[in-house]
Amino acid sequence: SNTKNDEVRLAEEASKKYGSPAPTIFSKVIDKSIPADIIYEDDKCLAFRDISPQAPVHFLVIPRDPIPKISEVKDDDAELLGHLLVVAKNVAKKEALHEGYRVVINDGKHGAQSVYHLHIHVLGGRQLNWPPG
Ligand code: D5M
Repeated sequence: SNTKNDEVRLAEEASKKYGSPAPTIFSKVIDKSIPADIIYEDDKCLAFRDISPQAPVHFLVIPRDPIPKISEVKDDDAELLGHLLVVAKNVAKKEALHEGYRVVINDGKHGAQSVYHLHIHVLGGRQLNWPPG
């Protein structure tokens, strides 16, 4: 109904899809109740600098939808996930990562995920090694 605003409707849809994931610190980045160095945002996602940078350039791309982790993504999130990657590429270009960069998604315990709101790491500005630890 039109008594429900868009935010409420989005939250309801997300909770139908993913249960009611515990809000994380990234919800506060999205609603701007804590400061973050946001370098890009649109109706679907935000990019902001990682608070604990592991390279000269280290930013995160997150969906506004509170999807907890890549292993819980649904088939109908394909377009959103593609969008997040295109945004990662566009912001990397804006950050002048012309010699390359790394795109990482950590999942769950073995993936060393610490914040359970899906995020894409983009790291660059120095030579990175492989394999990761
Ligand atoms: O990585 C979670 C990442 O999120 C980690 O690199 C720190 C970063 N982080 C945590 N809190 C903040 C805030 N408030 N602003 C910016 N960056 C933040 P993971 O893949 O879950 O291990």
